[in-house]
Amino acid sequence: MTTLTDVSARSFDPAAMPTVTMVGGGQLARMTHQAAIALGQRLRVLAERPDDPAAQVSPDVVFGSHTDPVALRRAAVGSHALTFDHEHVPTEHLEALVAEGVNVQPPPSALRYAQDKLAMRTRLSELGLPVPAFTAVETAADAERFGAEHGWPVVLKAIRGGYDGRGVWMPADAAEARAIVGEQRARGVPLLAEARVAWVRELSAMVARSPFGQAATWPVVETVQRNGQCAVVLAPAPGLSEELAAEAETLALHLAAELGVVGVMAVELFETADGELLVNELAMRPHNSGHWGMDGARTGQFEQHLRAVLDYPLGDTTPLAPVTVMANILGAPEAPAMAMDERLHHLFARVPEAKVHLYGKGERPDRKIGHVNILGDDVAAVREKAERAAHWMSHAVWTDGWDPHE
Ligand code: AIR
Repeated sequence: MTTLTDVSARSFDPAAMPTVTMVGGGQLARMTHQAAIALGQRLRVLAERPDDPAAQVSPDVVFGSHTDPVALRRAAVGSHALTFDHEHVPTEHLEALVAEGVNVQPPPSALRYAQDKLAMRTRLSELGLPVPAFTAVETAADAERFGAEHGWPVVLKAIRGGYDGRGVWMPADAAEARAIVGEQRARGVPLLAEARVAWVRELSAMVARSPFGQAATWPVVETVQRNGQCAVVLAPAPGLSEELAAEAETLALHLAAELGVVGVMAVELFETADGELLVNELAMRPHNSGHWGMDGARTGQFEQHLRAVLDYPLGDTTPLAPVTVMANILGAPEAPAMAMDERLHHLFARVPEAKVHLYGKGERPDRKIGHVNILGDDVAAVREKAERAAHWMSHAVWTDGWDPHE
């Protein structure tokens, strides 16, 4: 007699396909899970809470903290690779996992350059790659000296742990710098100082690299920041010269190889008025500046990350339209009375071409709760539409005054 279990075991054996563990249960893990489904893989997540974006959708959740070695080990056991949705896992725990035979990708030896902003800047300078002037800040006097040398304001950054504008300060003078350094050092937060760069815009060069050494870039994009975090991404970066685009992609490829990155990496860049590129930050995980590729490239970053960490051949990254604009849905100051579901109905009625990705997150001011991708030909028109759609989703207000009930 054939039983149901026999049939399913014969038709598809999920145990023969890889399980990837992702540390962190946020939107990046949620969207990686979406890509894992298509590849026949399982994405196990180490999440803090059942309502974390990825824990809501994965049947394979280990609950615990990314700072707890026991939870990390539980999440790692039996998986083919362990990777990350954020960079906050203590390096020593990852080294312990590697010593136990866990396939940690990117390896801690590479990841440390995305975790430790001082180590990153030091290594990049050694490699001769362009970074803004910087120094370690042990005492307020270090910051004061740096400000006197490079001019105020300077940028103070927490060496570890900050993201989306958190852990960044811009003291206007020595007195402000003293206060910030005093406060942060009292909290045990090591700092660095960086010269403020007169940049004209921010770019991001995304690259994926596999253990085999295969690497692929996407077109360089422009990222538009508001309140210290990414709000809009224009792909490709409008008007970027071929030389600068090639320079940015080459830099990303070179860096990925030099640091031994496995998986995707975003290289956040400043473009200066005199046409120079400076590296601002590195992220060794799927990144907001790559969300456009979910709909706008033949292979998006989430699938590419899985291919890379499992050492599959990488996918074709060719864009599917001349322009893709990604606009983040950022929580409004006050969540609108209209339910998210109703907002989505109205959005689809008005902008049927909008590709919407919602993260299942609570609406808090400025929190990334989803994004909208729109493809097209004309960057200004596509951008207006994407931003209008995203604003509608977070505020239930059309920026062009349109009233759905009229
Ligand atoms: N994230 C990680 N580093 C930067 C970002 N944006 C993503 C990860 C993480 C989530 O944001 O997916 O889990 C945390 O979002 P929040 O809104 O809860 O702080």
